[in-house]
This record gives sequence, structure tokens and C-alpha cells, in this order.
Amino acid sequence: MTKKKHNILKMSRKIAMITGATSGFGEAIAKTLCQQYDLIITGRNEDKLTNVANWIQEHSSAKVLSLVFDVQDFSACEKAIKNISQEFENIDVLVNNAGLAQELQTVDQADIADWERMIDTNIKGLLYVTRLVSPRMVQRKTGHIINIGSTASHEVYKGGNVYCATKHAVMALTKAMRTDFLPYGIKVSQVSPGAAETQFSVVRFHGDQERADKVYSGYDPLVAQDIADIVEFILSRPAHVCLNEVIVTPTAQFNGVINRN
Ligand code: NDP
Ligand code: 8X3
Repeated sequence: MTKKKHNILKMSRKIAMITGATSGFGEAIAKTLCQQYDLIITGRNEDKLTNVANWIQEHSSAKVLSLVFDVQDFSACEKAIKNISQEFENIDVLVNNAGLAQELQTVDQADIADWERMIDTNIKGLLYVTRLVSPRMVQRKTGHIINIGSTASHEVYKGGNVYCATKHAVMALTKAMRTDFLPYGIKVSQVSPGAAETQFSVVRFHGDQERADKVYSGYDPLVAQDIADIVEFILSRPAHVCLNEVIVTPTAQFNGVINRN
């Protein structure tokens, strides 16, 4: 291919930003979308983010920008996003994926710090990043925001109280953003998975791998690639089609019901 043709192809690539790309869904989404998009990948762990960026550069011709920041910290989000170079500033797709659950305690016994972390990450972090990325989408009258919700956006389960509340909030925000951004032709979608084997339960149980493994034993859980395939499909729809929400569970799971202990 001539250099000129190569440059034209490069210029026509859209830009996707994925939060929480160091692991699980975010990593799989980044490794899938790199075939079509240039990427901004974010997370808190710089080494893991660099590994994902290196993989992408080895397996695709995508340009990658890695941004290390904690979505709980608005100043850190602002510093990272406002300093994005011109080359990456026109973000076409934002995948709000960074999130976590902490423990499974009933309301009378839970650790307040666990609640704060879930609320600050899953609700406030999603809002902070969207607040910083969306003005340019509005200005350009184009964009697609995909929020990662959960079956917990619809169901509650014992000990899931605050996690489920944060994911119910994500559902409300997905609908609210769709209303806010409708006049600008910006699509807003949500993917709501059930049980998927990632680092999610290890993080939930503060590093207890044995307890995490039990959540996924005795049936075939979803894997991160299942979610990446759905995100890719949502993005592949024509301009006039907005998939509002995809709820996806393992075949063995009915709604929110699995054994989490
Ligand atoms: P993982 O733990 O494997 O990945 C979570 C990602 O979020 C990591 O990249 C982590 O990066 C990032 N993250 C967490 N906290 C922060 C923070 N404060 N700032 C920046 N990044 C952060 O879990 P999953 O891939 O499973 O989870 C991804 C999303 O999917 C979450 O929103 C989760 O609630 C949701 N979900 C998960 C399901 C499951 O069963 N696995 C089902 C339904 C929804 P790092 O720690 O490096 O900063
Ligand atoms: C994560 C899946 O079922 O543990 O959102 O709530 S579940």
C-alpha cells in the first residue's frame, strides 16, 4: 500500500475510549475494537494498561493512548481528559466500563468504605468521565456512549444492596443521557450482563480467589469476550438504529439468581 493511501485509511478510523481496560470486559472490548478503532484505554494500573496497549499494537494497526487515572477522582479525570492531544480529541465512542462490587454484606453489617468505593466508582466515576467527554460529542453532533450495567440494574439479591443500587443508577443514567443527547444524534446504549468470570468476584471478595471461584462453579458463566462481541455488534448498527439495552446472562442463570457465596 502506498504511504498516502495508508494515511487516508488511518485518518478515517474512529476513536473509542474504554474505561477500566486493564482487565475483564474492558480489556476484551479494547482488544476487539482495535481492529476498527483507534483507542484511548484507561485504568489505574499503569503496568497492566501498558501490557494491553502493547498487545493491541502487536495485533492491529490501531493508535493507542493510555491514560492512567482513578475515575473516583474528578480532578484526575479532568487532568487526563483535558490534556488529550488533538490526535485523539474527537472521541466517537465512550465505553463506561470501569466498575466494581465490594463484598456481600447485609445493610446492617456492611463496611461504609465499601459502599463509598462502589458509589464513587460506578456512579460518580461514570458521570465524571461522561461529563468530560460528552461536550465535544455534543459540539460535533455525533457519538455513541455505551454504559456497562448489569442484571443488577434490574434485580437485587441478598448482600447486593449498594452494588445493585449503583447499577440501577447506571440504568437511570443511561436513559437520562439518551434523553439529554437525543437532540444531537448521540446514541446511548447499555449492556447488562449476568455472571461473567473476570476479576470481578476476586475484587468483590478483596482478593479471596477460592471464594471467587465458587461463584462460577457448576455452570458455564459468561466470559469477557461475550461482552466484547455484544459491544462490537451494538456499534456495528446503522446510524438510525440505537440498541437501547442488551441484557445477557449465562444460559444457566435466571435473572439475577446465582450462588454468590
Ligand atoms: P474486572 O475487575 O475484571 O475489571 C474492572 C475494571 O475496572 C478494571 O480494569 C479496573 O482497573 C477498572 N476499575 C475499577 N475501579 C476503577 C477506578 N476507580 N478507576 C479506574 N478504573 C477502575 O471486572 P469486570 O470486567 O467484570 O467489570 C467491568 C464492569 O462490568 C464493571 O462495571 C462491573 O460492575 C460490570 N459487570 C460485571 C459483571 C461480572 O459478572 N463480571 C456482570 C455485570 C456487570 P484497575 O483496577 O486497573 O484500575
Ligand atoms: C455483576 C453480576 O450477578 O454479581 O454485575 O450482580 S452480579
